[in-house]
Amino acid sequence: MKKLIENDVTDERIFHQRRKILTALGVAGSSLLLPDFARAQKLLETDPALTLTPEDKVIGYNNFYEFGVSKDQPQRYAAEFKTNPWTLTVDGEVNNPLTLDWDDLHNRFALQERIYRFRCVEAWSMVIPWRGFELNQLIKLADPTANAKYVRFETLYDPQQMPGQHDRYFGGGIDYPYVEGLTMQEAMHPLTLMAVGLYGKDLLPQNGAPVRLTVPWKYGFKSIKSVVKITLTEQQPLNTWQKLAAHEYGFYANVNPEVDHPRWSQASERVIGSGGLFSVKRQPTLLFNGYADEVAALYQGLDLRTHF
Ligand SMILES: Nc1nc2c(c(=O)[nH]1)N[C@H]1C(S)=C(S)[C@@H](COP(=O)(O)O)O[C@H]1N2
Ligand SMILES: [Mo]
Repeated sequence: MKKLIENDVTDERIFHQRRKILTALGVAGSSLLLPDFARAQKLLETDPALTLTPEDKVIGYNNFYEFGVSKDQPQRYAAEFKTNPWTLTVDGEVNNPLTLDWDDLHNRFALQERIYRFRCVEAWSMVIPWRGFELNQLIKLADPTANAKYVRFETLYDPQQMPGQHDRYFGGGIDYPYVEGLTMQEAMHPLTLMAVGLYGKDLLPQNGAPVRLTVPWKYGFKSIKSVVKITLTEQQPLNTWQKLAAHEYGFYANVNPEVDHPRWSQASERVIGSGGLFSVKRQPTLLFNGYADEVAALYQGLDLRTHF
């Protein structure tokens, strides 16, 4: 097996991690995925004890309002979405503005495989094996100025391809393009990933191909899909969901079982893909979605109830 991996200096520990991930993905003994995995220079299992959400759920139960508001619509209506060629620009408070194409996004950074919990504000959750690079790599390359305090992200605006942008009713009545934002500290955190793949393959359109944000300690709506523009700013950006309902969706949107959504509890979550035909397992929701050890320090002195 080892000789199939292009880089023969791969150390034993990484090799075993790689094998463990292949096993977790249900492809042990198969060499099919190895060329893909060989591309990853560094692998990291954030929590190997997690049970992965079945792939058909990850790619078939989605929120991507540009392609419809029901969970099964993105898979259907994004099927023809063109994600290559692609252009992602990085601008604003940077000394070195960047323009990246599809190949840059897939080959220029050290790609890693990471298994993260994913918690939607609607109180359901998944566990997803992502492939991506740390956002801080991209930001460092752009060389932020001293004025950079926030990072603003924007999804593609293309009503021709995105029926939800073309038809207000189909798109859930939100203003497009979809916008999200993080503080610089959050954006530079090593857990914050720009994902280009999941389950060992390139992202499918419904999951935000070719590149989407993944911030595992925040509600899913922060993890903006199909990003075309990243702007470093001095002012806090106004995010799509905040703009729509500021009393329901805050800027931070950190997962917190003690701060309920005005219309429902956030104390527990439905585990997508678990249970039988008519029941889904419920489990308690964890503060910062289980990543408190890694990220709680970012919010020291911040009242999580007012800064929800
Ligand atoms: N551009 C864009 N990004 C988006 C959304 C969206 O509607 N449009 N939905 C968000 C929400 S609410 C969730 S829960 C996640 C869902 O990601 P998934 O379908 O890959 O699980 O994407 C987020 N990113
Ligand atoms: Mo969500």
